[in-house]
Amino acid sequence: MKKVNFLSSVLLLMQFTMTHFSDAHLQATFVDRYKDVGELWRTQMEIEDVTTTAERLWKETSDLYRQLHAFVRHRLLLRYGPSIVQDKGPVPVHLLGGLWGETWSGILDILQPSEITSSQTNVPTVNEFYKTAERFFSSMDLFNMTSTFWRKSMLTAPSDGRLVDCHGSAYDIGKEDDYRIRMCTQLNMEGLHRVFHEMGHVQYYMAYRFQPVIFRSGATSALHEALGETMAESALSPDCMRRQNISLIPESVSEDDISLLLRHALKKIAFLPWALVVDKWRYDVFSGAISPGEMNTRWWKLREKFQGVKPPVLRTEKDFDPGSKYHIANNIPYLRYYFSTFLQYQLLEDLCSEVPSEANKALHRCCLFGSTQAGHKLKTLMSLGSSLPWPRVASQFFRHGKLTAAPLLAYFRPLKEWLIEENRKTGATVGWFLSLN
Ligand code: X8Z
Ligand code: ZN
Repeated sequence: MKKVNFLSSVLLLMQFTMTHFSDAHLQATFVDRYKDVGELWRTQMEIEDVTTTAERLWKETSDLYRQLHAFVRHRLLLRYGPSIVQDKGPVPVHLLGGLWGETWSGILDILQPSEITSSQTNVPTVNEFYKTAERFFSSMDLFNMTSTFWRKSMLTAPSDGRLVDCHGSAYDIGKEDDYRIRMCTQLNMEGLHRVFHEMGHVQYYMAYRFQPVIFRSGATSALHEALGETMAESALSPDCMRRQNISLIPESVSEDDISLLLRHALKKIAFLPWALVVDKWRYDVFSGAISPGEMNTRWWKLREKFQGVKPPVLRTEKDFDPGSKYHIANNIPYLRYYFSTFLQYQLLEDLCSEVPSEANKALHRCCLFGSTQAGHKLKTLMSLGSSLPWPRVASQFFRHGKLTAAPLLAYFRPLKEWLIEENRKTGATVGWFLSLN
């Protein structure tokens, strides 16, 4: 226990040094003020009752997740057979199309086999990706990137073979027009989505640049993460892509509502329990509820319980699987992405209701391209930075006045009904047994 408290203090100190001051006295004050790094992180988010709010949102969405899980597991069972995928068990995570099962978009070809081909007419360039995102923001009367941005950003891996950190991130250098993105951009739909994500951060930086330094951050880090995602969600829906003349849509992709929603769900709904688990695990490590001798075991127990996944091969305490995740190795809080997912749909609903031509469409078909009304609302919200506490921003700018799952659930309602019926027809079991817990 002592060792863990010591570890927590060291991590707290590291976190604090990295993000705030170098003054040793002030650091000591903060070590006293927060009982561990988890508490510091929760406070920094400015969301009230972080743990209870996170649990409330999960309670409201876990049914939808379980239906999606059942559908996907059944398809995987048909493909790989019962010796690999158990009808009622957690899914071997490597079958879900990525290292952590954080999103399942990588197995779309298994779930909608006849509808996806990789036929692409034009191969785009990295520059075109960033110009496309810039054009979208600019069409809403938001910001163009600066000349320094184009000169100093790192948008592809260096060609001289230097090893660089490729994970996407956006920087506010804090000096005149110096904003940058660093990312080894992938030339596919996921890559374009990430470009919108990172440029969303830059839009926020630019909007609050007139604030005093102390307020130059998001009303909550969850909102900072949400902006670009909301824009991508709107910009990359097929009709909206056509309006922007983006020629990246594979010709035979199915565009009926269920196919579109399923594609979104594989990214957004599959993500929820993962995002919850990453910081549930870290909060327990920081508080000492997980001891150093059980870190890997408890990681997999949480993954099994919330995500319904299991490791492909036997894991022990000689392994440290959480360390494979960028944000864990780099000490970056993660629950912000969980809350951000709910906020994205709140933001989309509120912005689309501002635009007469889009207000009556299904939310997954709302295209904000060219909507200056929506852009102005967003600009006003962003320009406040963190000068108003998040709960006040929520009540002033969001129809629901607080974090809620309602718009997300409304968005996915037709898919949920379809999944329930599909799972009933195929006899797919909903839920999974726990073998580790
Ligand atoms: O780390 C990111 C962004 C940078 S803030 C690329 N994301 C999380 C991840 O990759 O795990 C975006 C979604 C979740
Ligand atoms: Zn981000």
